[in-house]
Amino acid sequence: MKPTITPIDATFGATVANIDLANLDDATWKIVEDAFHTYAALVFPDQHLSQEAQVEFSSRFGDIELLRDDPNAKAVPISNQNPDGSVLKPDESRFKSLRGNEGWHIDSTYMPLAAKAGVLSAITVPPEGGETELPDMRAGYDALDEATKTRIAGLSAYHSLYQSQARLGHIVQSGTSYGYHNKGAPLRPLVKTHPVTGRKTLYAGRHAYRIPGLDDAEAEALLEELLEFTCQAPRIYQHKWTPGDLMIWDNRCIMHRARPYDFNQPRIMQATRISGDPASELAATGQDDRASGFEPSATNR
Ligand SMILES: O=C(O)CCC(=O)C(=O)O
Ligand SMILES: [Fe+2]
Repeated sequence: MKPTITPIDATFGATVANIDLANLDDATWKIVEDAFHTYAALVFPDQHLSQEAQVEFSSRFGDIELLRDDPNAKAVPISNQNPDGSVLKPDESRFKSLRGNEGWHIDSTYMPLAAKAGVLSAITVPPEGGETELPDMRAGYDALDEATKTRIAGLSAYHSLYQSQARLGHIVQSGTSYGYHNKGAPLRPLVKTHPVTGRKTLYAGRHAYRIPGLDDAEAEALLEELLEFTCQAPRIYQHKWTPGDLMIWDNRCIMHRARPYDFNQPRIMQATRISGDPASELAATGQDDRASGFEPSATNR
């Protein structure tokens, strides 16, 4: 059985049918890996993978990033429900992480080693909302005018989860498993060269916050402008989930965000994340002296 690959109507992305990710032979894996590099995001309907099967599939792409302190937490639920079926309350920190996922981001850019890819599958979805949206940052970069390309060519931004969550009024405790940059926030170039395809891509999102060489207001305005410009058709795809779907995106060139939904409805997703390659996703550790003590603020990018 050969997979059927159908491009999505956007600058990137494809749906892959006629494939069983739980039983992937090496020849079919090669097709998937090539499609991942060609399309940057792939949707596989009707897979219903167990945690173990999702970890096994994800491991084909590289090392699994542990999403919590627990070394066994290779696949984690992204869910608004507690195990007893109750719904998270707005003051719970997991609720605030879910709200954080509603801002445009690239996974783990606030850690020294950013992610290579994100894998998400749907178990229970709300009747309305709760989609995942992905913009193509390669196409965003390509569409910039030459003056902007020249302006951003040498610029880098600090990335911090303390900062991005503080925008939502959520103070992440320093020294907990998430946060990670007690020695200075990672500093990452605004323009990244994809390590496999060689394409240039914008690289920012909600965790990016301060640009050495620019004053803070100017940096904020530039980051905002780049996001707003990139996240528009035809560079964007909104995935409406059906239980059993699995989606993978290349975090080195595709951003994402969850869309809001009625939090009284369950939304249960299963996530695995693939670590970046140190040669291309390891950040210079910045020396942002002001990187602690972020104050809650009202903006959410
Ligand atoms: O829940 C979603 O749609 C997005 C979750 C997310 O940000 C992730 O899996 O990295
Ligand atoms: Fe994410």
